[in-house]
Formats: sequence, C-alpha cells, structure tokens
Amino acid sequence: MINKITELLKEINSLTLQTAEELEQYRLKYLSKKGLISELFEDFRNVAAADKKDVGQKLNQLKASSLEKFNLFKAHLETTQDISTGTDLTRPAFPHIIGSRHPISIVRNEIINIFTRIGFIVSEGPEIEDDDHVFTKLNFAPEHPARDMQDTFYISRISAEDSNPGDILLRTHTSSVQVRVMQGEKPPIRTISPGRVFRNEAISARAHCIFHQVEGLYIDENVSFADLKQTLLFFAREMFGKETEIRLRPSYFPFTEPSAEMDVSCRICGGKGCNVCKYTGWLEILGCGMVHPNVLESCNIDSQKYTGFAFGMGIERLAMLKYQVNDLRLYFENDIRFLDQFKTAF
Ligand code: 2NM
Repeated sequence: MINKITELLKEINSLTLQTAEELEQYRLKYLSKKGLISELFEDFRNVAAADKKDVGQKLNQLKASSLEKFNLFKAHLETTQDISTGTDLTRPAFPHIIGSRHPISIVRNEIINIFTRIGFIVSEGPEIEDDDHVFTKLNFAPEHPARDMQDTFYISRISAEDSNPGDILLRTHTSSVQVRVMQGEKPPIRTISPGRVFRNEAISARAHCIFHQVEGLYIDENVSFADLKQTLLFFAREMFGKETEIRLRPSYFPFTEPSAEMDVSCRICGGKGCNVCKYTGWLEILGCGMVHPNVLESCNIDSQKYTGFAFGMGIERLAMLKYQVNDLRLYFENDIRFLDQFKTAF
C-alpha cells in the first residue's frame, strides 16, 4: 500500500498539465469518486490496524498534494484563458477599424461651419428642378447658352430627336434653392445652400458632370458691396488662415450686377509664385456679386427697398487646393487608399 501511494505521488508530481482538457482528464483519473485516490481510500479499510496511522498520513498527503496541483493549474488557466472558449483574455483587443469622412464632406462642413457662425442658415432644395427656378427667375435670357442641352441635363424630353426639351431638368447650380428661399421668406435673409449640381460635361481631371457647390445669399435693407467684401474676407481668413489676402476681379453672371471673381493669396508659396498658383501668387476660389434687381423682383422682393449679395463656390475645387489633389476623378472613385488619407480630419 505504501509503495502504491509513493508511486502515485511520483507520477502526479512528474505530470505537466497544459490545457483545460488535460486538467479534466487529470481530475477524472485521480480525484473523482471513481478515481485512483478514492480507490486507495477504499483499500485503506483493509490496512492492518498497526499500519493505519502511517498509511493514513501518506494517503492524506497524496490527496492534498494532488488537489493542490489541480487547484493551482485551474487558477492558472482561469487567469490566462477562458476555459469554455479557449480565448486568451490577456491578449490586447483587436483595434476597431473606423472609416473616414469624404474630403468633399470635410470641406463642405468647414464652409457651413464658418458661415453659420455669422448668422447664415443652411437651406436645401430639390436636385430635380424646373427651368423657372434654375434659369428664368435668375435672369437668364431665353436664349442663354447655359440652357442648351449641351450644358444642361433635361429630363422631360419627348424623344432624343425632340429639339424642344421640356422644363424639368437637373439643377446646374444651387441658386435655385435660394430662389425658393426668396419666394418663401421675407428679408432679412441670410442663407447658404450646399448641394450636388449637374452639368453636361465630358469627364476629365478638371471637370465632372456631377459636382458640389455652396452658394450664399444675404438680403436686407442697405446691404452693400462693402458687406460682401468683408464677409468674404472673413471667410477666406477662417478657411485658409489669418494671413490670407483676397482680391476681386470684375466678372459677369446673369444673376448679379456688378459681378466679381475672388482670388485668395496662394497658401503654398505665400503669394511669391509656385506651380500650384501657376506663378501668379493667386488662386481663384469663388464667384460673387450684388443680386440683380430683376432676380429680386422675380422672387417678389421689392428691389427699391432691399439689396443683397450672393456668392457661389465649387467644393471640389476648394478641396483640390486644400489637399493638393490634382485629379477631380479621385473624389468619385471611392478608392480606399485615397479616402484613408483623410482619417485625421472631420
Ligand atoms: C455665383 C456667383 C455669383 C448666386 C446668385 C444667387 C441668387 F440666387 F441670389 F441669385 N445665388 N448664388 C451667385 C452669384 C452664384 O456662383 C459662382
């Protein structure tokens, strides 16, 4: 009996346990009700009275040390892995892979943010529009070239050969939203309209048939060109940095008079000249002007009492300048390698 006990003790001590499964087998073999140690306790009844003390001590020792081994390894398993799933709970978690905002959204949000801080309210309208809101009420002459099918996507045509397109079309600018605002609200009006616009153009590195605009409109009594200039200077410095300078060049739009195009000093070279600004020191970023009295009148606003300024900019163009992207098509391809680069912005 003593020999059996010492043999078993040796066996148990030399065992190495590695998995939860091995631990369970160990328990069944040695510690369970039908295990080897219980068997020895059964045999203990037959031990001679004289040997009982000695054998009993050894037997208790065997039971204690095999139990200790069991408990030690069980505790070890519990701290290093979840026994039921085999998962290592001490392993660092997998990182969450999060997406990034699209650069067009980032720049649009930035523009909206700047103008809402000075009292402009965002307004939106339909992408499918009619001739009245996109051209006629904005002082486009009946034969204006922008109305041509070469430039505008018409929807309600009777057939491809029909040379008289209907008046349902995809908006070519978001000024149509501002027509709706002017028709529905009384001055003072301060609004910006971000949105998608559509023009029938061949796709290239610099042009796309779908792009994004933000247009702004401010109408009240005594709104002057000086207000336009200060508002846009504020915008330029918020957008491109406080050292930024602006310059206005005379231009023409049907819906404004006078009209201008605005340049900002090139932020790459600080105005000294580089290949981004084509060695001029200036970058064109938007068009603007005083709202034409005909536009105010067609939207039922008294042009004797009220004046206003308006401006419009292409978001793709601003984003190209900001991120030095040289091909517009990258904004529409949704290539993860391109989009991943905007992870840090929002
Ligand atoms: C531009 C340039 C100049 C403009 C005009 C209007 C409205 F609705 F008030 F007539 N909205 N936006 C405007 C003026 C847009 O984009 C280059």
